[in-house]
Amino acid sequence: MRLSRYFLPVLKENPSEAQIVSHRLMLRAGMIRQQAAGIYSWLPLGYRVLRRLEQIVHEEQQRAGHIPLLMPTLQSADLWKESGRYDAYGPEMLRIRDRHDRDMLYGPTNEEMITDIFRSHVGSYKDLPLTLYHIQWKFRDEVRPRFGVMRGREFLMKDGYNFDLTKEDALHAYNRHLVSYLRTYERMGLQAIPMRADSGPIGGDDTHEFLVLADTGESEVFYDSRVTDIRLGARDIDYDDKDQCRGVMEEFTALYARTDETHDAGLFEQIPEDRRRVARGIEVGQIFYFGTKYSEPMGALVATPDGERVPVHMGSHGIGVSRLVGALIEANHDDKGIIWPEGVTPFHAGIVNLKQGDADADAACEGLYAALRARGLDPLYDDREERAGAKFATMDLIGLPWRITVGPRGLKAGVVELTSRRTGESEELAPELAVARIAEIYAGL
Ligand code: P5A
Repeated sequence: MRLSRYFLPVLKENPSEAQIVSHRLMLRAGMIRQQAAGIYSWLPLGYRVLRRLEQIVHEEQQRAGHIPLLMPTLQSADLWKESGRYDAYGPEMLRIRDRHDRDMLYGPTNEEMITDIFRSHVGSYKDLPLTLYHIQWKFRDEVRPRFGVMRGREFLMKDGYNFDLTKEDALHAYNRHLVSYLRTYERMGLQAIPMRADSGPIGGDDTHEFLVLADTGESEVFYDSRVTDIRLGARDIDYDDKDQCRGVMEEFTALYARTDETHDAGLFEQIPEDRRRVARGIEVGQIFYFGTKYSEPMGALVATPDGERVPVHMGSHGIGVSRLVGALIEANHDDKGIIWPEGVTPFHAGIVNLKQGDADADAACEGLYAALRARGLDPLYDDREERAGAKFATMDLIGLPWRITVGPRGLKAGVVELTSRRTGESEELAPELAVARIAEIYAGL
């Protein structure tokens, strides 16, 4: 993309309404625009990051054997009356009446709708196990929408639902989700810690929230500092292997890590004092096992091998996709702007032309631009007639991990400058080598 032809409405001033750094930087970098309280447009740069996160989520879900589909945002109230949640959900649910006086709602979650799909099409244990998921907008009429996309009213969620014959199989689905979520967050360059939590309006006894540690997080968390050393890394996971999934889940959750809802001061005190941590975290996902809470009242039954018809065992699992954009910035920024991890960056590298209009500089930039694209990468070329300082400030603000700076003086010596946004370190090298280096960094991401 050439910046002169892009739509990147960066702000020079700090927006006064933003209380936390991610909100401020998203507005300043022209990623989002607020349209109503807690409701945002995703401008091109923000939209690129959102799409990239969706792509990672899709890949990791499908790696775990889960099947994508797409359900609507609007739902009929009838389904929610069957489960009993229409009244129970309260004022967070946006209720709508259509022209025929039918009660509708903008879905805050989809347990009822997926249970309806299941009961209409599946009737036998032979079709199990089954996990269906989608990435779709949700609406929750939060009392206090705040912090930009972190606590929105309309927000993007990946929500998945597993259907299993037995509790044991459903717990495997739970463990499988826990492991695949860890892999998902790690690919995004984030450490999210699974913590025992409270199930709230979704229900069930078994639930873990995934928290990214950040001072601006809304949840208070208590944990053994050793949990932050655990990484999935390059470990090979067979998602069908029940023992392996249980093993990984136990290894992660053996150490104390809880949100304030489930915190137990007595247990916490048994951790050696120097390892006890009280901090704040951003909830970027949650998984639930709730058994037959929806399948029983809604009649989602399956035939067992003995021919008996029993309610199917279920769980649900959510990733806050739009919230993750904010969480990523909370975890990756400095006073100049955002620092995207390579796995989620909106463009792979920036090209800064120090002297637009200079024949050599222009030709070198065009060459770099074409060479990066030929390697399947997406560069952002700042080809505007602007001062070098302004170009650097924009690149620093929008946070591309790598910047290639091209100027007539360097070109005379046959070099361009490659700069890491994270460390600020620069290196002079031949243009082809800069391209090769960037291609190598992104290989396999
Ligand atoms: C699991 C999937 C559920 O709704 N039903 C379907 C279950 N879980 S949850 O924990 O309530 O939500 C899942 C994730 O969505 C994000 N989230 C939000 N993001 C932005 N703004 C909000 N107002 C908001 N509310 C929830 C969180 O990341 C949460 O973990």
